[in-house]
Amino acid sequence: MKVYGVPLSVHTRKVILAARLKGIPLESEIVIPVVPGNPPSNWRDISPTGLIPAIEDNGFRLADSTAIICYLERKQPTPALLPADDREYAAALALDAWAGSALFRSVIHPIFHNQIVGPKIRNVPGDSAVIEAARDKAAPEAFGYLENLDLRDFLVGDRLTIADLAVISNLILFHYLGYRIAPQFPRLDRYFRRHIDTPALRAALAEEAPFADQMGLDRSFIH
Ligand SMILES: N[C@@H](CCC(=O)N[C@@H](CS)C(=O)NCC(=O)O)C(=O)O
Repeated sequence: MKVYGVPLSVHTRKVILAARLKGIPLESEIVIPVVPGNPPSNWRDISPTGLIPAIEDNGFRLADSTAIICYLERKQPTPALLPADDREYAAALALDAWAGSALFRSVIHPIFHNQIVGPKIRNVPGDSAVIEAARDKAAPEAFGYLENLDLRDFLVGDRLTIADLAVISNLILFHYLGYRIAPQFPRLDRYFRRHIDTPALRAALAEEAPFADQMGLDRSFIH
């Protein structure tokens, strides 16, 4: 199975982690849509939105990290990343969607674009007001929501699900961008630190280190 994307991407990392946990070997083809001219010429045939990740499995193409993880789940059901219980299953998918919106679109994407993509890749100055609004308003709102879930080891039930992969993957980029979880969210901070110290996360972070260094990202949160 081939994955198109770059390991630093929040949504590509979700898929890489899911495949690693399930023991599904992935061959990766680097596609970085934010770099002008980078995606292959047939990219829209592979990813209709132009976004990463997408996969190709014996001629079957699929884009969207959630859809891909559902596909991996059918191919290799263990360890399950979607709970068996009806309500937990729905709650995990709802939190995954929440992370794509309240964490990625409202916090990570605006900061990444104005701090890295504009100034460092496209030679366009970033908008510091957008960064500040994401950091000072959207991030505390989203983190407060997670903190108030009475967060312990996992977001849903008593094992790792797609919801954890989505939230942790966003928090990794938040840290790479030089930000940290404020002391008012102690449960979230503990949750994040515990997860980045697990074997799958450690291996993924080590694998993506060269990409992070190349972009000048902050890896000092990894011990
Ligand atoms: N819902 C999609 C979101 C994918 C997405 O937003 N990918 C980002 C990278 S994490 C992307 O391709 N950004 C490129 C761009 O904004 O042009 C998924 O879950 O795969």
